[in-house]
Amino acid sequence: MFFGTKAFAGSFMPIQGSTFAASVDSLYKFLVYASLISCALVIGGMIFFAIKYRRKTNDDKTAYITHNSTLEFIWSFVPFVIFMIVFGWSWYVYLQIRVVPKGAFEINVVGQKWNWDFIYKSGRKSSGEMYAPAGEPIKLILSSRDVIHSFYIPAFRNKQDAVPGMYTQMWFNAPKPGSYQVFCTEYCGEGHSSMLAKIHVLPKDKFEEWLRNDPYKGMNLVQVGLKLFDSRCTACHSVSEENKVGPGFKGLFGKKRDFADGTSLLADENYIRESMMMPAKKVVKGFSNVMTSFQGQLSEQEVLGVIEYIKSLQ
Ligand code: HEC
Ligand SMILES: [Cu+2]
Repeated sequence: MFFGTKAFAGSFMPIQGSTFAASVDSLYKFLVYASLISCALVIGGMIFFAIKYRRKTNDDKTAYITHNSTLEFIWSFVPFVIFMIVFGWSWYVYLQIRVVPKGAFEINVVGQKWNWDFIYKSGRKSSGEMYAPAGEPIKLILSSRDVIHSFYIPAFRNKQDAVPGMYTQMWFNAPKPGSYQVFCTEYCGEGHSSMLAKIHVLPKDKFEEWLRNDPYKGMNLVQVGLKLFDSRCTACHSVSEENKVGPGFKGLFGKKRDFADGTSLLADENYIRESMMMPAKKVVKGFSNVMTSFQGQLSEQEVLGVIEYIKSLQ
C-alpha cells in the first residue's frame, strides 16, 4: 500500500514529496556509499594482509616496527576531512529542514490516542486527513492531548514529536499535488500502529475551495455521526457487538450498562453524551478508563450526530 513499487520507483528511498527531500537523499546516499567503501577497504585489507603476512615457517618473525608518521597522518587526516564534510553538509540540510520560512501557512496538528486532528485558522477542522496547498511553505504547530506522539511523513523526509503541554513545530513545501502517508513514530499504546493520517496536497484554488466548504453540507445527523465515528471513534469502538479497546456500539442504545463501581443504568442520550464528555465518570465494567474527553472538541451538530448514529445501530 504505502510501500508499493511506485513509491520507490528508481530509488531505495520513498518518493521525494517535499522541496528538501532530494538534499536529504543525497546526504544519505553519500553516507551509505562512504560506509560501503570504508567497509570494503577495512575488511578487504584485513583479509588480504592476513593471507599475505601469515606465518609460513616456525622462525618467520615480524620485524620490529615502531611507527610510520606518513601513514598515521594519512589515516587520521583523510577520515577527519570526510567527517567534516559530513558535518558541514548535514548542518546545511538540517537548517533547511528546521528553519521555518517567514509567512508560512499555519496548520495546527493535535495528536491523541489514536488519531491526528487538524485545525485551520479559518475554523475548519479535519481528522485523519490533512489538506494543504501545493508549492507553498506550510508550518505545522503540533501538540498532544495525552502522551508523546510523533508526526512523520516519510515522503517529506521530516518528523517531529507532538508533546502534551507544549507546542513544537515543523514545516514543509510540497511542490506536487498528491496524497502522502503520515505515521506516528513514537510508541503510544495499543492503537499506535493504526495512528495514521494522509496529507492531501491540492492546487491552491482547490485547497481554498476545500477550506470554505462545510464538511457536513447536505448530511442528516446520522451521516454526520457516521463521518465523525470513522475519524474519531473507530480506533477504539466497532459498530458491531465486537469489543475493541472500548465496547462495540451495536445495540448499545437502551441496553443495561454495568459499571466498574457496581452501579448500572439503561443507556440513553444523556448517558452517551456523558460518556463522550466525562468518560471517567462511568467506566463500563471490564474496560479500562482510557477514553479521553471530547469536551470542547465537537460541535453540537457532531455530538447530536454521533448520538443519532449510535441509536441507529440496533
Ligand atoms: C482511546 C480509545 C477510545 C476512543 C478514541 C473513544 N473511546 Fe469511547 N470508550 C473507550 C473505552 C475504553 C470505553 C469503556 C470504558 C469507559 O466507559 O470509559 C469507552 C466507552 C464509551 C461509551 C460507553 C459505551 C458502553 O458500552 O456503555 C460511549 C458511548 C463511547 N465510549 C463513545 C465514544 C465516541 C462517540 C467516541 C468518538 C467520538 C469514542 N467513544 C472514542 C475508548 C475510546
Ligand atoms: Cu501516537
